[in-house]
Amino acid sequence: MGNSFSNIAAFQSLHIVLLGLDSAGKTTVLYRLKFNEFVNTVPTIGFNTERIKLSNGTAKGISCHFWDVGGQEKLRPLWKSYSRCTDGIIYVVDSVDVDRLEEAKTELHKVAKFAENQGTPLLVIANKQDLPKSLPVHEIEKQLALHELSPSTTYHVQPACAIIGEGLHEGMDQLYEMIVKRRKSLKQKKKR
Ligand code: G3D
Ligand code: MG
Repeated sequence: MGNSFSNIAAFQSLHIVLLGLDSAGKTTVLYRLKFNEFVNTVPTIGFNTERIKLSNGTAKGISCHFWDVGGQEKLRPLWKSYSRCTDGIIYVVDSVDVDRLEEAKTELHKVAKFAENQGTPLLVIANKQDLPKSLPVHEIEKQLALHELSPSTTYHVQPACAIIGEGLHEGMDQLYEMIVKRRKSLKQKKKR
């Protein structure tokens, strides 16, 4: 039995890439999901990778191989190869870093336009919602111009606080559901 998605994805490991500008909170998200506690980070030079079995929600028990790629400008050319043919993209945004939202938008749209990423489900994590001046989700969605992404890209914007883990499991559930739906529709297309 299990949940309604179990036949399709439960026995496979999902390949997920974490992208976003430097200091958005990608590595904090990764280790929060891995250890269920806050881990003090240092700026990522290159990438971190972890296999994580999700422990909560609809996606509980699903094994994911995460790639957390450095977000500094000089490392962003790597995003293309790390995001190629992944099951899902997580794009982490610092919800208080208003001055860099335009830059975050430009980089996200670049990644979404790569041919290999067409249709890859996208989870935007509106991180640092614990901070007083954090922008609300609808504002992040607008500033990132998510409605301008290709219609084949399904996305969800999740408010979160990676240091305490709030919102992360909800976000992963949404991503998982989008991934399963996409797999189903690709399978049906193949049958035709
Ligand atoms: P990156 O991997 O995207 O570059 P990091 O970002 O995970 O290294 O996080 C950058 C800084 O943001 C870290 O602080 C981290 O603790 C902080 N951070 C991450 N998520 C949150 C959050 O939800 N809320 C708040 N308030 N801070 C967060 P330092 O001080 O080590 O630079
Ligand atoms: Mg990092």
